[in-house]
Amino acid sequence: MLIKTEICELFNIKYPIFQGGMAWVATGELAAAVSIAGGLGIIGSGNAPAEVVREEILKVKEKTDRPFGVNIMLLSPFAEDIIDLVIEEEVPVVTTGAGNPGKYIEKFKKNGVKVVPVVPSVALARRMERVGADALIAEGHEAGGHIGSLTTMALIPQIVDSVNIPVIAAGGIADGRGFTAALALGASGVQIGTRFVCSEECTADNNFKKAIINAKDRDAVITGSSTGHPVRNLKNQLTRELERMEKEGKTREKIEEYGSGRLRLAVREGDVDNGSVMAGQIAGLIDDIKPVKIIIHDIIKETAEIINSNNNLLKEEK
Ligand code: TUI
Repeated sequence: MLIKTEICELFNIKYPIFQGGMAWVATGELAAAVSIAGGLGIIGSGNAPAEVVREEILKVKEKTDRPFGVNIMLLSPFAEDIIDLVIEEEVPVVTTGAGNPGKYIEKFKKNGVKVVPVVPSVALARRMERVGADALIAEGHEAGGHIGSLTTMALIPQIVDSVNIPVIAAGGIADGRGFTAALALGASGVQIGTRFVCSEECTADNNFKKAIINAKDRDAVITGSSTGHPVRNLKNQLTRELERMEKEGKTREKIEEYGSGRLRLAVREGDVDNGSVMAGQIAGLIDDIKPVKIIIHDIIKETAEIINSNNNLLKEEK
């Protein structure tokens, strides 16, 4: 079964599914698996220096000729190096997060790189369209990691009505029901993060995947609101300590220093008590680890079944 939208042609992909460019988690192995399965695999560069990201790009190129992307986290001290790197390596697509990539868009376009900023608001969506973004990822509050304030349900239709470029929905989507809902809200595709963490190809520590599988509906909590960089991660020792520091009115510097290096600790070392287990609210729905190909196949199959059964709901009035 095929679900085709305008982004399939725009990015030369079989299915309108992007894989979230999650820092530390979205390595070349995961991105290659998603691109091979017909989606758009995306390497998460996070705070990594350019040479580390180059290794991941080379891994993907070794495994597949299909298109893939790199996510540039704009708070990274290496963001400008990564921009030069993706141009040099002729990466076809860049997504950006945690900031406004406006001043870089012309450079990407001149070098043939498609740009898809993550936007949490209508105002930023409009600005990104004006400066030449090829599409947008509208990411709702349900998502994992660094988040905005509007929910996917409210954000997507408002952005869809405000721009004329394709909108990809993100935040809270892990199966065919979420995919279908995103299409109903006017999105041209979805970006999926947490569900792909629990894939066989994801190189995150098994403890990280198990924490997601064990998570219940209300376990993905927000920390760091007082620093201006709210982050959604699974409740544990770390989130409790951060919550205590915020309540005590500790400074932004102290809180950021305490939180630094915590994502690597959880993803690479498997310390899911003291590390930051970034995951979306949909973690409670995920209860297994599957190959990427099966994850994508199941989402498309379920979407097709829902669309088909909804069509059967339509009855002529007598
Ligand atoms: O970027 C993400 N998710 C992330 S980044 C990350 S690494 C990190 N670690 C610690 C603190 C902060 C980040 C983990 N997860 N998602 C995309 C996203 N972008 N969500 C929200 C935004 C966003 C927010 C504000 C995009 C633009 C923006 O613009 C503000 C402005 O400058 O206008």
